Amino acid sequence: MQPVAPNQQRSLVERLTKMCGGAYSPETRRKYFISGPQWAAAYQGQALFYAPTRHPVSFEEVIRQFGHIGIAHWCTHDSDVIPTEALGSDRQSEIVAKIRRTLEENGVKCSMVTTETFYHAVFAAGPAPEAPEVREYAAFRVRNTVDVGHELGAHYAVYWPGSLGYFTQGAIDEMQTLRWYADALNAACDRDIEVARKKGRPTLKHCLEAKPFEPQAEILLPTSDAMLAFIASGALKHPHMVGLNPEYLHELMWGGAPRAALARALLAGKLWHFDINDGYRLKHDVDIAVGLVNPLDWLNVLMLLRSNGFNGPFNLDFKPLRTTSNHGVFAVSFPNAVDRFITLWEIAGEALEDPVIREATAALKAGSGIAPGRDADAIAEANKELLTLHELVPHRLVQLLLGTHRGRVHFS
Ligand code: XLS
Ligand code: MG
Ligand code: MG
Repeated sequence: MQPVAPNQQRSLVERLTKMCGGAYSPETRRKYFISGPQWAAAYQGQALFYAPTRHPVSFEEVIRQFGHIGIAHWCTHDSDVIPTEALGSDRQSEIVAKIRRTLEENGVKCSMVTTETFYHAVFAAGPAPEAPEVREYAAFRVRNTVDVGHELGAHYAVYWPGSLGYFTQGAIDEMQTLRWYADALNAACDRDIEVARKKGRPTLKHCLEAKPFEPQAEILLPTSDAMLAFIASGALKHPHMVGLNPEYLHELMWGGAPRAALARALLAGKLWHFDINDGYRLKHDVDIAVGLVNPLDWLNVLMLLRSNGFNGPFNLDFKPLRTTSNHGVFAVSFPNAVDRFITLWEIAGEALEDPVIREATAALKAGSGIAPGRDADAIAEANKELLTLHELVPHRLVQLLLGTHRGRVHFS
């Protein structure tokens, strides 16, 4: 192949993207409760060992592009758009008004706001450190995010505690730190009750997001299960206002099964918001876009969610690859992520209706029909053939995923 000159590369990518097919229209995409984070679209490709590869993108551009693609919802950290030093000031009100106008002009809604309690040096010792003035500042930040959320019409607030933990133990009192962290959430909920009443709006759904490691080596609330225990611990003043925002990859990172973690959250009635992405078990937070690594697992996850009535918000908390250009972020990365999600969601619906899967799962539940007794060998023997369905069902799911159930075959 001839080298591809710089001025021909974009059209090549676009031509190959079109050849991929399978794209949904913006109208179809808008029917799903999918949100796009400001920080994901504006991510410049930097990391500890990496320089940025993309130039900065304004919130106006992100929202305009989301509107164009058909991503109906936008979400943001308090400091993604409002500079940290402007938080809580008149300048904040001006910026928030500008965000509102931009959202309206582009037919996009703000679904969620979240507080950055991990990046700024003030949170070097975490969002719930010993120094009372830092804790008071953290409380101000979460209260202010609640205000911003109500101003922008959001219904969800997310809290990823970031550096709630340590690299080396000794100085940190875990019990005290957890109680102080609860104080910050209590401040956010109290503020929410007050603002919601004044504005005649419902209170926000406050969703905790766990990550097992990064940015600290040891995290005090490393998993969604730990968050559930924390919500039920008695430390929160308004536990009914607080639920979960699990992130798919964060559960894989500790070696968990995301589907099982989500089932536990559903069982507790606390699955309120879901960060969708992909990545690898027991590795760091690579935030790859949904379905690029584990499509079969994703299909299973979506079957669980569909059959339990969870249909969003699905938040595209991924990072466009560092090798993707600024143009590619909106031409390739976001639309394809949305479309893979929708396709997987629709296949999950198909799988739930699939005659093979339906009959197999019903048969498994029916058992052998032999009279219940205490003869373990006899019971095992009677179910022996039926249990082979445990292998047939996943085979069928792979067929549905690959399209072989529609007659797709390979000849060699
Ligand atoms: C970081 C988190 C972050 C949260 C919001 O790992 O996923 O992006 O979703 O602060
Ligand atoms: Mg996340
Ligand atoms: Mg992540």
